[in-house]
Amino acid sequence: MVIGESGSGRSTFINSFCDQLIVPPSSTVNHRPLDYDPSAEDDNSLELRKSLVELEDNEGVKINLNIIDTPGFGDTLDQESSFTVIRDYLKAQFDEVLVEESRLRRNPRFKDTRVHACLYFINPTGHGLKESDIAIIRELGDLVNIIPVIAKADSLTLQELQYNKKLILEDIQYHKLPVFNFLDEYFQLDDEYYDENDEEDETVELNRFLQKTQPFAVMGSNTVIKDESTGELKRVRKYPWGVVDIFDNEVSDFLTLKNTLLITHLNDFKDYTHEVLYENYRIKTLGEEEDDPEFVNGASSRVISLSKNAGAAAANSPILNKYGSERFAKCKRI
Ligand SMILES: Nc1nc2c(ncn2[C@@H]2O[C@H](COP(=O)(O)OP(=O)(O)OP(=O)(O)O)[C@@H](O)[C@H]2O)c(=O)[nH]1
Ligand SMILES: [Mg+2]
Repeated sequence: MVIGESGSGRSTFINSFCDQLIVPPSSTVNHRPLDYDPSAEDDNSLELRKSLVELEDNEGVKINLNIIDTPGFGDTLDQESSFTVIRDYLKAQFDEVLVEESRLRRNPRFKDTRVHACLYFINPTGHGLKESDIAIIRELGDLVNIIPVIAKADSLTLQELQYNKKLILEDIQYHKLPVFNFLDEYFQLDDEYYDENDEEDETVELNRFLQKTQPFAVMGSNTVIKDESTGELKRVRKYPWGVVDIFDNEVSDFLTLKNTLLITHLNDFKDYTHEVLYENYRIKTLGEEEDDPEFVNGASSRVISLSKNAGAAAANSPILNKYGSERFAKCKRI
């Protein structure tokens, strides 16, 4: 899931990530007629746009990825409503697993739709976090792994970027925000974590590096050019004074983030979601139900009705239906 204010570069990032046009960029700046009346639209409240992509790496290993874009996030004055839509969606996915787990006979075709990672786009203001950033991270951190990302990193000089990262990290620490922690105790409980063998040392080192790199600084682009000298195709941002390769590790953490999400930490995100976030949610939800007089014979009536509601909401969303279809992307850049 990618969350960020309107125009923060979410769609361009998603397209760059998949190396394909998955979501139309700049939905807020699309070509509207001159007599367009914004008040005639329902409202500019948040939508959840889902796209399923299949990425294939150089070795032919395929990953099915569900990407959820969040156009309209934070557009309304009432930020709470955006939080609630996202929270309800995340909870609904947990509820579906909860219901499935309590079934006598399991559905072999059950699809786990829990969100395993949420990239939270922070605008490159040169300051730390805004009140609204703090509020949303607080609001969602117990339901999803939040990975803070500085969007449009090219708007800052390298020095400013480092300073911006420092301020954001300080805010995260000061407010004790629940962002994903690569050095979390949970990962260290793993028996093999501290084994004396090289591979484990490497994992520890990588985790330290990633923790230090956070928030990941990224940029996105829909422009691909051919590098004249090498003949390679490059995704770049063009400026009057030259071009910047958005995957250049010197100026962006894009590739680091991509590899973390798809290769090195894919299972960590899934495990942490299931064993820590979902487990806490499960205990809390079932605990509440036992205190609930309507809770009969251990049957989780509230959970079932919750997930039914959520399912209906999803089915009625034209956007979800439209973008829920399968799209294939070959991603050779990993
Ligand atoms: N400088 C800079 N501009 C960017 C970057 N990524 C996207 N943009 C530009 O920012 C504008 C918005 O980008 P989108 O990807 O459409 O942003 P979005 O968050 O999806 O916007 P909405 O869907 O309209 O809320 C476009 O003009 C992009 O070209 C980036 O990394 N750096
Ligand atoms: Mg967009």
